[in-house]
Amino acid sequence: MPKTLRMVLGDQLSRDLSALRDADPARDVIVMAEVWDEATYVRHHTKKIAFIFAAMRHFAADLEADGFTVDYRRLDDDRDITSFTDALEAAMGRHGAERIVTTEAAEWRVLAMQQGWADLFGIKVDICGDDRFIASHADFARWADGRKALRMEYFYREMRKATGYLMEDGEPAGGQWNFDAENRAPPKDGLDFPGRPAWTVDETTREVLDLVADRFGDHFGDLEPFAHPVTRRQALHCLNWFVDHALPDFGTYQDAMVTGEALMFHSHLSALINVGLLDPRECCARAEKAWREGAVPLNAAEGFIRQIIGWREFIRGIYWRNMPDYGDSNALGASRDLPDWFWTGETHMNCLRQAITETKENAYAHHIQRLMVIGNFALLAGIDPKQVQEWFLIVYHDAYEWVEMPNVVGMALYADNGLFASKPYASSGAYIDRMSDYCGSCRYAVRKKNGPKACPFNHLYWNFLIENREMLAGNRRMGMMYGTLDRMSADKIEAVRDDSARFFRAIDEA
Ligand code: FAD
Ligand code: DLZ
Ligand code: SF4
Repeated sequence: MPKTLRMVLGDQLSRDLSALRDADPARDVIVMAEVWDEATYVRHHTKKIAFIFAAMRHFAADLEADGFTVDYRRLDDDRDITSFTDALEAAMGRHGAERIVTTEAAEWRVLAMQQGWADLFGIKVDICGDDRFIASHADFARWADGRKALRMEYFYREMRKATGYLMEDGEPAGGQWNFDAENRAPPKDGLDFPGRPAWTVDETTREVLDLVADRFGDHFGDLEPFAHPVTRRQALHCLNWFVDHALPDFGTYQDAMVTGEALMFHSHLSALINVGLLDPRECCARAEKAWREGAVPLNAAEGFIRQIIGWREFIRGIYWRNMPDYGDSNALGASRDLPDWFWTGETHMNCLRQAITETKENAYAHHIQRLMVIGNFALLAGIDPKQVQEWFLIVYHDAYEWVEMPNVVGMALYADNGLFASKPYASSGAYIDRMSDYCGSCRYAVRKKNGPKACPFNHLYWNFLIENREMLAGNRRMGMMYGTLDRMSADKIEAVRDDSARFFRAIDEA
């Protein structure tokens, strides 16, 4: 008898997925596939591929245990199947189908594929909305339409009201929407970071690791040790662990960076949320409950909830509102090639060495490393935004275009001319020195402004302002910095230009 095929993508591993909600185990077939095209459209970090394949295999096994038929294609089952469309066609050949049901892909590229299936296969295709996101496309459009400036803070307030998180009698708990001012403490000596849950590799994951080593061994990043959670049960354990052990200090030290401490008090939940093993609402509800029970301070709970119902939802709204051209944005005309050491971490700039080495090892760096070290460098050095986007999409285990692209294009590089950032996140070495312990072990001197020993961020910062004067000088929030630049002596400006030119000539050896 013809069946309904339900196609589940690698970042749709949620039992409550819209495409699975009315699934009938007796009649429907769930289709999942590890496909070459998805694993190679950029050369993803080996840990990222292993995480996705292992999570997919465990999810399929859970569905089968609950009585569903899952047509699961492993990467090497049939080498002629290289795309989602191939996999679906093969499944239709095996099972017959009167209807395909799927949840809209998170990425433009894949949604376009889904939208082609009805014509291609000549059958009914239902593409359900992805209501794992709290704001629908229509909700975001209603909020954004007609606004001159799109600012996360105002979107976030609407999301607080809509969800009711941390609201009391219609007002924000604690009388303030945002406690960010309390969340900028530099690291102090003797900070004690809690040890993390780690997972032993089971047989399913071992098979995936062997496959990834064999087929993607030449991709960036260290595959092992691999201690990632890959099941719903493990993901829930991580959420509970985070709330109990790290959330209390999450807010205060959110922007701090410490050598050898990749995770600090961060949640490390982004990859789990992005593939669907955790629901953003349950993460927020858990954090709110801990605050209401007095286990975590308000600045921590509010900071965490803001990242999820604020930044995460806002970033997704920006992506869909501006695709398909958003990735071509290059308002500052940046065109320099990515230095080779982005792939090795072998640079004398210790902050970049730390952040890139950790990225290579863990497929993870926390937000301030991504924004104020790596992103800041790419901005100041004028690296081609396309190359920066590709790098960020490759190297992080939580990277999907919908979330990577606006964070890179809009937040880190200002390549969209301030669509949602009121000014570029550009800073000199002083910021990194204040917020980290990196500078003490660096070959460059953070307090030196010029000369070969000077911290490159120091002269690159002023060089960036000089080079982008036309685009940035009119920005009111940049007025003070341009005022300082205008008071600089001609000699000082020449030294900045010379230092930066020398740096760029030898950027691969920096
Ligand atoms: P925490 O610091 O514990 O934050 C809690 C949660 O808030 C995260 O798990 C995440 O779900 C959410 N969140 C926080 N900030 C953002 C944000 N700016 N955008 C979206 N969600 C956010 N995040 C990704 O999920 N995928 C990416 O590819 C990605 N690329 C980034 C690239 C750049 C240049 C920058 C500046 C940020 C990027 N981020 C990305 C956002 C953020 O850095 C990561 O979500 C965060 O570091 C993940 O670590 P965590 O789970 O420990 O987060
Ligand atoms: C990122 C990724 C990778 C590496 N491999 C697969 C895969 O083999 N099968 C799959 O279903 N999904 C994979 N993904 C996620 C997709 O590339 C894509 O990012 C999402 O489905 C978002 O649209
Ligand atoms: Fe980075 Fe400059 Fe500090 Fe070195 S001195 S770690 S380059 S900020």
